[in-house]
Amino acid sequence: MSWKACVATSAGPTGFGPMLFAGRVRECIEVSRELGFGGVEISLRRPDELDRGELEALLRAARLELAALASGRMILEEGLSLADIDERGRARAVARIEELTDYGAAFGAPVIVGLVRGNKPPDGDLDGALERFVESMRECADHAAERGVGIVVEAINRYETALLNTAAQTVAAIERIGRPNVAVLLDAFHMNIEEVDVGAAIRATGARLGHFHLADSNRHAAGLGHIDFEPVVTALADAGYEGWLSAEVLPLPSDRAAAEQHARFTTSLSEPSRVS
Ligand code: LER
Ligand code: MN
Repeated sequence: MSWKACVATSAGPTGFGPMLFAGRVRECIEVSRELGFGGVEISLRRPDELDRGELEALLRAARLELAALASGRMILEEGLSLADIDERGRARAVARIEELTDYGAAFGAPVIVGLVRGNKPPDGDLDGALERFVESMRECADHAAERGVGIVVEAINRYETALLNTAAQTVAAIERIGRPNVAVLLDAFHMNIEEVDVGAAIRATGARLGHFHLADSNRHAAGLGHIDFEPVVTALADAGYEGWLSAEVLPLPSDRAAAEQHARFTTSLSEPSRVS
């Protein structure tokens, strides 16, 4: 198994809870280096929030990669949505994702499309919203392809969005988008709510799985809740997944303790007993 471990942080302070060292990227990189992670996932609302040259220097010094750039804060904090019923709003969301893509491309990192996909529209027409999302994604994916990077679309539980809750819905959406540089992001926390069989859903996603958020049932670091990770890990191996196991988790009992638990858990995966 050749998974790489990282934690998810935020370039700026945020009301979005499951981030470690939010607004403290420098500290997050330092702790990640110390704990032996391979990279860091960063939630970026806009490119000027974090100087790219400075990030390059910090990552180079710590010998870490940029695992992915998350985009959820642009809807949570600015209301930008890829399924916006207002054409100018939709265009603004596409343009911002493209700006993040340009930023990520310097590191070879994909952009994560999570909540920025949008939610139930004012006219209640979910099919219409999905159609606008698919159109937006084609524009974003073509822009990303020109820069040699990808985009990953996350399945998110029903209490956060009405669009794309399960792995199967997300796979169907990326097939409809029809661009080879668009993959699926699965998050164990959301899967624990939405999937009938988490292992089967991972296996069915198969080669379309591009990124994985590792969090437990309570959104603490894996091992601190009640998800049975043995079938999850087995399914990731069966799916041939070789990407990141990124801890998008609450900073509980503290940022550092959560990061240490993620390090312990991911290290245990390469040991004979596998899951601790
Ligand atoms: C983001 O990765 C996520 O999991 C959602 O809960 C919010 O964007
Ligand atoms: Mn997630």
